[in-house]
Amino acid sequence: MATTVVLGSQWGDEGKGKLVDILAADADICARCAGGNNAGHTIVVPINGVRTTFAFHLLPSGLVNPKCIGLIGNGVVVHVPSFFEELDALQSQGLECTGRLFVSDRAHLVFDFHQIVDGLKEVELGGSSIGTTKKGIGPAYSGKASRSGLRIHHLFDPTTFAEKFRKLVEGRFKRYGHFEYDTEGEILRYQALAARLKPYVVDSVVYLHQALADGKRVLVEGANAAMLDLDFGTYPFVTSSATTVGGVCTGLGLPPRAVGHAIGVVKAYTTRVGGGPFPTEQLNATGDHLQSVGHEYGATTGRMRRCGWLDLVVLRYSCLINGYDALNLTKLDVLDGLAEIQIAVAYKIDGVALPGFPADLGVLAKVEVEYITLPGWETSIAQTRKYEDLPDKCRKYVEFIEDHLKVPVTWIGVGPERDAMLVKP
Ligand code: 2SA
Ligand code: GDP
Ligand code: MG
Repeated sequence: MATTVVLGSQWGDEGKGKLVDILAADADICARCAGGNNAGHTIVVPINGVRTTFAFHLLPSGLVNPKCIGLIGNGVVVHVPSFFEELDALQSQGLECTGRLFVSDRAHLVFDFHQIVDGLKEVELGGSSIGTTKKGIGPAYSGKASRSGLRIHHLFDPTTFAEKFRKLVEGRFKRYGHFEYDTEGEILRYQALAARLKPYVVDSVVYLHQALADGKRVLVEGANAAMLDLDFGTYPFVTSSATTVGGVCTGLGLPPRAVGHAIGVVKAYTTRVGGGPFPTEQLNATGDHLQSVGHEYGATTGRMRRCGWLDLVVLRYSCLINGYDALNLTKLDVLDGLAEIQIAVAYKIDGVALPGFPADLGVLAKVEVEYITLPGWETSIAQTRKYEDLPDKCRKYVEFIEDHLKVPVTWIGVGPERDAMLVKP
């Protein structure tokens, strides 16, 4: 039995959560494989007839479906207090998660000191700071890579946990100077958190493979996106995990053949939150229009998202890496009010188109972006529910993207709500 994987194709916030929520209706398990509570997935659904908004960060968005089990894989970094905060918030909104949420014993822990260090590193970088979410993601993955990290299973060996924890904090004091931190208090706090976490902890490799052997349908929810991938993104302006399809295998212990479908979520324009290059950014009235009509604010930090035109150079690269077999074009309704819409089709240097997305940000800074212009449809599509009912010019926009990328657009988002999603025949 193969899995379905939903991945962000641009710089994040494409609307992955909404598609995951829709697909979770036909999934037994929804798993996260990478990232942590830096992610922000917003889901708008009717609960007993009331429009309800759920904000997911660390927990899988598939949990909105009361029959779906949530699994946090080994590739995720887990801040345990935030895990419970999010769980409590969901339960208080009426989403009962008892017995249907699990976390890998191999997942690495994020501590408050990682979050403090995340902030200190950003200060050190000054004008060239990454613009992280300050959730401690980079420092926690650094600890993992340098083989000094603590994992969930360490919580259940209090002596080893305390010894390693003290060493980790001491190491950070040596590097960053002494900052206010109650090391012994934290060790005690984590003893209590360990007891509370115990019923959620599983060997996720055994759990997932048994589920697949039993014919269970698994949906993987990507966090962040291709251009924020540690290897393939706009390094160093990236997050610290594998956000592309390889992260599904390493973050869940799945063999490549278990990855059945990869769905790329593509926002109909481009946004980016935080620092780093953004070739199609519109620092003008168009960018302001997309930002305000699209309500482009970070779902975790509330920061304003930067906005620009759709970039097919980014998307071609993203398609190569992730091998999407279908796309979900989202937020198409945000383009409703525009008379003309531009799409980037090439990056050129001295008139010559680059063959791919450049690795070197110095090269990227020199590119000239070539655009094509399509006419806008200048009418609201928010209430449209059938593809054939979309205005001609709107369908041309969709089909241009599809023809260019040679990947079918299967879903089209025309609003935040669950039912504002067209299925393209
Ligand atoms: P980090 O915190 O180390 O992962 O930050 C590194 C870069 O990754 C970006 N990043 C994100 N980009 C888009 N969306 C994210 N989630 C939130 C959202 C963001 C928010 O859904 O809106 O609320 O600000 C996310 N998480 C990390 C980050 O901006 C850095 O550029
Ligand atoms: P994710 O990180 O990819 O899950 O995306 P976010 O939840 O961070 O950001 C996407 C935002 O757009 C959320 O506020 C969604 O409710 C909203 N959204 C998703 N799809 C659509 C759509 O098709 N149209 C509109 N207008 N909003 C959408
Ligand atoms: Mg988001």
